[in-house]
Amino acid sequence: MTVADTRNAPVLSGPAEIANAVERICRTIRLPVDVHTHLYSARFGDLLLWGFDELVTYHYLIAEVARTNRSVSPAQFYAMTKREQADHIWQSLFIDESPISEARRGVLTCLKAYGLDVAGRNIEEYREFFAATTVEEHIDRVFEVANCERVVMTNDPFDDAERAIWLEQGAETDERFLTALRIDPLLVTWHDAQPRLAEWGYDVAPDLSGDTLGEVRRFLMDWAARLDPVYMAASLGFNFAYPNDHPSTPILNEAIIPACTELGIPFSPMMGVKRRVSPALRLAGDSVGKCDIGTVERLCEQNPECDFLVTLLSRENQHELCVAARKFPNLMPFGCWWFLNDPSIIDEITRERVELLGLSFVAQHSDCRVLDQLVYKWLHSRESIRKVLTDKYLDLAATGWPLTEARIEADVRGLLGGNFLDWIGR
Ligand code: FIX
Ligand code: ZN
Repeated sequence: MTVADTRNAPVLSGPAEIANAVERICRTIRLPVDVHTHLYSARFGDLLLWGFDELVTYHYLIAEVARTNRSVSPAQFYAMTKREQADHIWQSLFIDESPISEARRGVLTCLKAYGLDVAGRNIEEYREFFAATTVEEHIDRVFEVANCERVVMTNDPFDDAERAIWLEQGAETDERFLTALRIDPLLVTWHDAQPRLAEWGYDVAPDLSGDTLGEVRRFLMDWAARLDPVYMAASLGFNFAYPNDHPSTPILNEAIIPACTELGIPFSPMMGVKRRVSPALRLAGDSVGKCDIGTVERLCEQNPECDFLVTLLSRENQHELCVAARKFPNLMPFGCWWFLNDPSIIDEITRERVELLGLSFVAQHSDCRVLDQLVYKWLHSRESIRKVLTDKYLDLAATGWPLTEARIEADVRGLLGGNFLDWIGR
């Protein structure tokens, strides 16, 4: 945790001064790092999504429009052009009814943050605003408006388009974009991953025979050398088990965990997805399931030399994740993921984390898929976190404990990602 020298700093006197200090800090502190996003630096071209139509066709809003305007089926929606999809969502979810959901409010928060006329509801004006800027200029604008220093990308060597860019252009040069090596296929669809690794020159067999596990580790080390990742990650189903009689256990034990340990980076199991429960909705069709916290406990207990950066998708797993983190110092809970990234649930999760873990966690990640979401997801999250911390610091002050702005600032920096950077020594 970041330690600030606060011995001589002025003590905040009274609830109002404390509340004002927490508000100023939460609203203005520079975000050290957003630990999980699906954003890309400008060199990745169309892989980086940005602008009005991408904001409005975010898969969260596709799910909402499918239920709100049933005159258009998902199949009919996906047959539309991106612009037609955005027009349909704007009319159905913003004009025809109050855009009161979190994902809809987020679009409007972005437009307001850019100084656009939200009340005017003129989407051609919004489109012109984005059309008048280059992606490089817009990245600069978004990082400035979001007051964000760095984001962690989700870098997938199994994605053909992304892999080609890494192989052709080499290391990332925009220091605002850190990397994470995403390796779902190794753990979730080994039968698909194996022939691809073989095609890329790794001597791997479907039944893990021979030196398959050594070759998987070599694949990971090769990509770690290419990307310089701050963690390795995989999104795992709600029913993912460890250990089990599936290839995922030896691949974890003999390849992923040793590679992370050798590299000095955490492995990040992101657990709780129930894939494509509504196939017609495609990316918007994933749901959530409560996972077995025992899987997280066994990963941490059986691999004490490795650190685990863990986010779980089910609200019902959050309290037990806090308790598990009390048992395993190599477990770092992070973020309010996906269906949890809503003010009411961020509030609940952050309160129980502070009460059980103090400040030894990472309060949030944005999971942004569209660059502009960095603005709204953090404006909204800063407010949720502010409310929790105000209460908690007032409770602390009521004991007579002296509080200073410097100490609170150090605490908040840690919760907003500084704890992750300190944890990995970056
Ligand atoms: O696996 C993940 O990283 C998830 O965050 C995504 O698959 C998901 O679609 C998402 O973007 C949720 O916010
Ligand atoms: Zn994600």
